[in-house]
Amino acid sequence: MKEIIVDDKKAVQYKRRSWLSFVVFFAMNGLAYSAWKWLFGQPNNANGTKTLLRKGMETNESIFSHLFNEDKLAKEYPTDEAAKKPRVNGNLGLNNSFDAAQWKLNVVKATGDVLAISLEEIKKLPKVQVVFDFKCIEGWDQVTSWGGVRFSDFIKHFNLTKQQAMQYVGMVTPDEKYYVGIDMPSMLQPQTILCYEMNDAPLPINQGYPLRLIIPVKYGVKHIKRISTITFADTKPKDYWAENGYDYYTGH
Ligand SMILES: Nc1nc2c(c(=O)[nH]1)N[C@H]1C(S)=C(S)[C@@H](COP(=O)(O)O)O[C@H]1N2
Ligand SMILES: [Mo]
Repeated sequence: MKEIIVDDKKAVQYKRRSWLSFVVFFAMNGLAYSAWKWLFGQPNNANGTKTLLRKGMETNESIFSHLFNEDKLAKEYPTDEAAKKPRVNGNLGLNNSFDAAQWKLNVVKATGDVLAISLEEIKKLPKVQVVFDFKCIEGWDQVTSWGGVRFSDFIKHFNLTKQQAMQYVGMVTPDEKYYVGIDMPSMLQPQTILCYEMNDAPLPINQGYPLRLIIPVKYGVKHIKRISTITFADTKPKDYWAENGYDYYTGH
């Protein structure tokens, strides 16, 4: 090792330091090797992922879901900043054979009973407007304006308190081609609405008429258009984009 010796005291310091880094270097290697050996002694799970690594991913997911607190609100904007013609993105589950006149929102209760609720009934509940920055995981965002009923008000109005105690909500389009699963705290957040208006007019057909979800604390993928059925569960409901490799919670 080449050292320029400026004075004796410094030379001693240098020597000590290199000795110390030497010891630390070997100790770290030893640790890494043991950890590696230990990890590869762990069983594989069904997908061939080490159970331990899988657990790590699940822990990350649950840390993210628990970090989330209901008071955290998405930023809201003045109505006049909202896009007049918001971008349309994603048309899975929006096929043309849909008969809007026949549409009802089906809510499957814990007992298996199904409530079939009309748009008129939903519109009778207090309406809220949410103007926020809609973010798509593809990288675009835009300020948009939506109107509808708070999911939390909807739950109260239809006496769904038993299902509110469950951990997840599942939502599906009439043809079941698009579906999302969302954690209950995010669903109960006050900006989450069952939405039937955009820019103070009924939702355009390609933006989810008659009813879609607006959930500002999540990325666009979770804002399911044209909801047909709502279910409740303590296990994660199926989620189209989670099945295609995206994070289940996709919050931001
Ligand atoms: N039924 C349905 N809902 C959907 C999608 C879809 O393909 N089908 N795409 C999602 C995605 S990726 C985004 S970014 C938003 C876009 O909403 P917009 O068309 O109103 O902009 O809808 C979400 N909801
Ligand atoms: Mo998206």
